[in-house]
Amino acid sequence: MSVDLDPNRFVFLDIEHRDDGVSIVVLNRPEKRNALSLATIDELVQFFSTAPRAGVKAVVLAGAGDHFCAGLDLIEHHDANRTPAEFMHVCLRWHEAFNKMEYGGVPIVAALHGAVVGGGLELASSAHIRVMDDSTYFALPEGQRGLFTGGGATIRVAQLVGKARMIDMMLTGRVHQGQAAVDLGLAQYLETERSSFDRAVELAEQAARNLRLTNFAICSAISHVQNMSSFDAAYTESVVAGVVNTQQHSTTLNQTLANVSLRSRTRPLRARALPARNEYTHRKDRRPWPRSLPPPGFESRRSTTR
Ligand code: 1HE
Repeated sequence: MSVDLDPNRFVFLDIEHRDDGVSIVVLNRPEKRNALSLATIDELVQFFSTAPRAGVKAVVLAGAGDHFCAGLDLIEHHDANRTPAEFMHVCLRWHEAFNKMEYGGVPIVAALHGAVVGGGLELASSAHIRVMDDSTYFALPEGQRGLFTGGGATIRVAQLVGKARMIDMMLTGRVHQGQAAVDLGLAQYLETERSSFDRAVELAEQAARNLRLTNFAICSAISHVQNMSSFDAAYTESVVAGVVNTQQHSTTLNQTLANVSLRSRTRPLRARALPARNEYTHRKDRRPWPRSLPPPGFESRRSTTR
């Protein structure tokens, strides 16, 4: 790794860096149901602001013990007796961590089980993929506790389930679980046969095999674009596509596909004239078909009129 993400530097996160570039990050305060203390948030900021530069290709985010996360550390909050300004700064730190997650460009798959409540749901909704199992349930108990969300639920949870459902969750303490939670958009996957963790690892491995710059765009640009006018969004999408879709590995990959497709569509005589795979990968030859042949569509149109 080019930048230091030594697992030994973390106390409240249990971290394992695997050889395939997948890092497993586990909230590690099971005795407190992984409640988010300020020190835990600091470690999340540290990890997720460094991961994009540290060669991490994908992250599985999970919780130790029976629950993913019980949200804000209410004991710490009570004991700290914070002023409004102090708690505002706590919330800003939460946003720093969660924005690093959502916009950082490294795919994050959350493996959810047990309670995913309050700030725990805010944390989960900052991941790119959420996997739940039979034990998982989602709630925003803030309303019942005389509190308000402060870690981005008004943005991310409202985006996932819609404003009206979020208001319902906060006013009534409504709990969502099972397939209904997937249908609402709180998770993309529901595992009934095995743990959400196993599935999350599988999904992270799959994502880690994509080109890194492509993943960066998927896990950063899409979120940024959502914040823009359609006009600026279209411009930004074009710029991102300009960079991502012309990266060398991507063109090589597509040339290979195009060669296979072209071979299957051209008559044997023409196919024999094709150069060997990867023969024309030089930058100036980035057309997905050889210069000596017409484009694939043109070729097939000609042959049908004969
Ligand atoms: C905690 C916390 C916590 C548990 N802060 N210590 N979040 C909530 O309103 C959820 C509060 N927690 C619960 O509803 C339950 O603990 C659970 C449903 C998550 C789990 O129940 P259970 O029976 O497994 O555990 P428990 O017996 O309730 O708690 C076990 C221990 O965890 C206990 O500590 P102990 O020292 O007495 O053993 C609890 O005090 C501790 N614990 N949850 C601190 N949240 C930026 S704004 C965000 C606003 C919010 O997130 S508000 C939502 C807060």
